[in-house]
Amino acid sequence: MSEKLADFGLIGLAVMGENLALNVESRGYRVAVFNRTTSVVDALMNGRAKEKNFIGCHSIEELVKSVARPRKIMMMVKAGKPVDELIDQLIPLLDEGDVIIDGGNEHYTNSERRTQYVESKKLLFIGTGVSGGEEGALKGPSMMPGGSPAAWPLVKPIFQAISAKVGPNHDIPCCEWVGPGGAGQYVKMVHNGIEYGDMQLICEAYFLLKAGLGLTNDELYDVFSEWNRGELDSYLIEITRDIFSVKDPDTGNYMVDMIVDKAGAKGTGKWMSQLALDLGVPSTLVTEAVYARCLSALKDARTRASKVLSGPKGVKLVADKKKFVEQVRQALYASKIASYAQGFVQLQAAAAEHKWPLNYGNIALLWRGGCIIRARFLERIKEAFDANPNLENLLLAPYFTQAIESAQVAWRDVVVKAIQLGIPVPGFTTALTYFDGYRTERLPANLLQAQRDYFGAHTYERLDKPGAFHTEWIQLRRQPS
Ligand code: NBP
Repeated sequence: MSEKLADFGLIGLAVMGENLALNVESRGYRVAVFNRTTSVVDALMNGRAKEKNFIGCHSIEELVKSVARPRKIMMMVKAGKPVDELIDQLIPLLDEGDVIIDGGNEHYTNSERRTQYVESKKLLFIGTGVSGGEEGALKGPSMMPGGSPAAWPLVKPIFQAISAKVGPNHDIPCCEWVGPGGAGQYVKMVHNGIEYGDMQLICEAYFLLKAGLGLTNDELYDVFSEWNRGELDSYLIEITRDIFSVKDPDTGNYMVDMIVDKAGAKGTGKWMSQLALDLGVPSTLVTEAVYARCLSALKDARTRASKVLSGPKGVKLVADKKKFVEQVRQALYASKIASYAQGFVQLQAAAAEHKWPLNYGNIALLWRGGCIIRARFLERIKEAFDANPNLENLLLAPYFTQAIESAQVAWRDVVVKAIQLGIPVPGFTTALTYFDGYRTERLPANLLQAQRDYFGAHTYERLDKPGAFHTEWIQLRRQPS
């Protein structure tokens, strides 16, 4: 082993870990690496890490001995049990004040539990969201660290050096301390849930333009190129544009047309949706996006149903092509704003429940670069929360109120047309319904409360006086003649 100790240790050299290790080294740090299957360590040392500032280790003991104190040792392994096992292997080998970092996609409750457990051993823990896939890991991910606050100053220089950078001088890191316990992983989960919503909305726009308007892939490429130059400018719009240009080398057909319409999922969208229900906040975009994937996965059932059930007959989209494309763009933008509004409302509710001092402007900044939902309009979200850190809902920020106002007519038109045509647009529809529900002072829940009180004596509140009331509905009702 070389005499000089490493600044950082990394366990787990699959796509994410290997790229992250190379990223850390490229910023001038010495990195010790270990992987359970040690041939992977050798392959890295003899390959991409050759003649670089690495220490290849064949055991966890060797890795721990190779890192300077206070040690910063990051795990990039399969989430769940492997992380707990590794923590238990590391604890007896570490010294007081050392930091264990988990960079995997974990349910935030695991990070809460691990923070407490690791701190009880006089060590520090960080559970950090890492977004941007393998390319982000190598070139600059978005990072969302939470856990033991005392660990942050120790890892901050390295994390901010490796993260994506934004701003006019490309010097603002997309990595900032999120909060204690599981706060970092919660924010990463909401990032992923918003990503579900963004992807679903883009797919609905695609479906409307393809099935409704009959655009070709070449035309779709042009539309998405145009959209990417305006307020929708984002990584997901950009890659969608690119997808429309790719042809299958075997058949010469467009690749997108050769792919089975059955979506997979790894579960972070479902987590966000479940937690929204627990908190009682309406994160309907992510929920519809998860359901849309579930429905897509029922491919065989849909194929059978398509032979039996039919939609509206003889309804054709009569529209000025250019105008309809612009209307769909506006509907997509407005729905996206509603989706982000919901995501931040959920974060606010979770922060209140867990007493996390979240900085929403900073969170928007973390997502501004490096990650999958990176987009120009996150700058506007940051500005909105910087101007009013207690902003109740993004829809109430003047910029977004105005943006929705100008998109509203097109948004409604697109949803109506989709329904008339029988093209499913659950994301657009739920976003509009959320907007309409949120802006309505008096909803029909008065009747709902009456029904609950009628059959279950659940009581209700009155408009004219405080308290809980019950009515003997059966006695007072009009008696059937
Ligand atoms: P994987 O999630 O595929 O995990 C593979 C790594 O885990 C290998 O290094 C493997 O070692 C190691 N490992 C396993 Br499996 N069980 C282990 C155990 N019991 N003890 C020690 N090591 C164990 O790798 P990945 O795709 O690079 O992702 C790593 C983490 O980053 C995951 O939590 C993932 O959710 C998260 N993440 C991934 C992405 C992405 O785009 N892939 C993006 C953001 C976050 P072996 O070589 O010996 O099998």
